Amino acid sequence: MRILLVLAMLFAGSAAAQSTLEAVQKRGFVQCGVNTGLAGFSQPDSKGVWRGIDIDLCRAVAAAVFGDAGKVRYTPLTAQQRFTALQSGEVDILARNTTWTLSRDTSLGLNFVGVNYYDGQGFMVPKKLNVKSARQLNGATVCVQPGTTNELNLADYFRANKMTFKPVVIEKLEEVLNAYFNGRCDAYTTDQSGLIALRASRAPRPEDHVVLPEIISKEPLGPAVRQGDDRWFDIVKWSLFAMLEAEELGLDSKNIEQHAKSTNPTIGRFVGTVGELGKMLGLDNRWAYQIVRQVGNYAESFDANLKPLGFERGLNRLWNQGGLMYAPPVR
Ligand SMILES: N[C@@H](CCC(=O)N[C@@H](CS)C(=O)NCC(=O)O)C(=O)O
Repeated sequence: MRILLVLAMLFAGSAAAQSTLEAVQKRGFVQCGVNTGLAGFSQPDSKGVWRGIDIDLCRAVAAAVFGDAGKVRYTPLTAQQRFTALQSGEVDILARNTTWTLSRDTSLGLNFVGVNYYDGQGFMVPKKLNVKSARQLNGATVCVQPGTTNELNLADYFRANKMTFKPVVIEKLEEVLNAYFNGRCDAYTTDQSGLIALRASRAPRPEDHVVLPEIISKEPLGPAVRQGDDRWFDIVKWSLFAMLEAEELGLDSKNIEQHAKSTNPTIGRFVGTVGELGKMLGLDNRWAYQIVRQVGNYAESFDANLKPLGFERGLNRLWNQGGLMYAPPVR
């Protein structure tokens, strides 16, 4: 009995000592699991600097925790590696165009903090096939990556439409793209964002490929953390919300310094001159100010990373502009 009690106390003690925030603070940087290279979401630029909206989420958390968006290191992960990396503690956050689904949220020991890009799955085909609709893909060979929602959606779509297909399942992005671009598959399927980004950044001739109009699934993409650490869950969740709230309040990286002197109480709370919101998260009260100053608001991140690739805001507009992006009150 006593041994059990001691063990229980040890366990509780070590769990407390290993809170993610404390571990991150002690280490001096956030370890972020990201895509191996998806333009607009997470990809090193020509100087080796990681860029993308998932990267910005990681940087936002570092800005909130350390007051320094640069205190992040990145672990590139394939679709199949990503959940194990989070479960094992290899990364503190998974920010890798990952779809929030019930089964992932419950059975993988992780929690999604929200959505940083609302997406849906589609198909890309070579223009020369003259295919205009996914309904014409009966009997097609389709390239897809394993460990993705895309695999199951693909099977569901063909079954629902009483069509057959031959999957070509390849884990590495580089290799699945080679297979598609070399004509081993009639179509490539993944999230629309992936199709747009990969056509723009990886196709030998982007104009030779068309993205078909059908969207066959809901793919709300968002960051996830391990289950069981509510403090860290809150920090990552509110870092994402802070970027959305800043856009709604008209605060951006260029004007926030000016607004920091504002007498408007909503802005005062946001920048940390009024109240103790940062403290409630276990952070400095200027946490959100630092996010916006160093990383920017959601629109700035979208415009810098996704717009140049031809993305429209669409569903990812703010709620008061016809979109789904909504942050609960920062108060
Ligand atoms: N959102 C889907 C798909 C995510 C996914 O892995 N997509 C592919 C195609 S865009 C990808 O990012 N591959 C990059 C890689 O494997 O590094 C999911 O969560 O399962």
